[in-house]
Amino acid sequence: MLKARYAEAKPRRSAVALGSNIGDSQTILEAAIETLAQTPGIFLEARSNWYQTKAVGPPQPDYLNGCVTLQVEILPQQLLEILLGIEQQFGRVRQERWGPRILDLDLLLFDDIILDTPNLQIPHPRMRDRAFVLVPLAEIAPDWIEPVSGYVIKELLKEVDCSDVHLLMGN
Ligand code: PH2
Ligand code: MG
Ligand code: MG
Repeated sequence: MLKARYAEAKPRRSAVALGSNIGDSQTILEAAIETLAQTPGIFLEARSNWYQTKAVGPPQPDYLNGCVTLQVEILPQQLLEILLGIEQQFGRVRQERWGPRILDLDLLLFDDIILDTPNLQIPHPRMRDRAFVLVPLAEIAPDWIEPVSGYVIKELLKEVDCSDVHLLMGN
């Protein structure tokens, strides 16, 4: 019994991508990190710089993107619910797929697990192709193995075009 409880409490490491292209994106993203860090069972491990990135998808304003790594004592599904709750708290309204948004929090990685359920896929299925995810993630977790490809983040980064991802200055 004691053993089982210990197993449950074992902290896991997770990576989350943040994005915004409506409103005062930097203030919104900073506040979202603060909210995450104050959530019981979630501990902020590292955060990247912010990057100004050209929107992928329909024409829309540039995004501000970044990533955090977390130590968590909750399950992936619970983390997802928390992320969706924070998006809502910041006024996110779900509209067009890949359309503009006040706040987007995407669960990228959860330890080395691979999960494929209708509402949650881990690793995030598009993270390998997205420079706006890989650039900030490589800053804070270069050696984390993306378990589907088997490649570390810094290797995946070499395969994408980073020309539309620019470090936000004065950070
Ligand atoms: N998110 C999207 C669609 N396109 N483009 C950039 N640059 N950054 C994003 O975070 C982003 C996007 C849907 O989640
Ligand atoms: Mg997204
Ligand atoms: Mg999302």
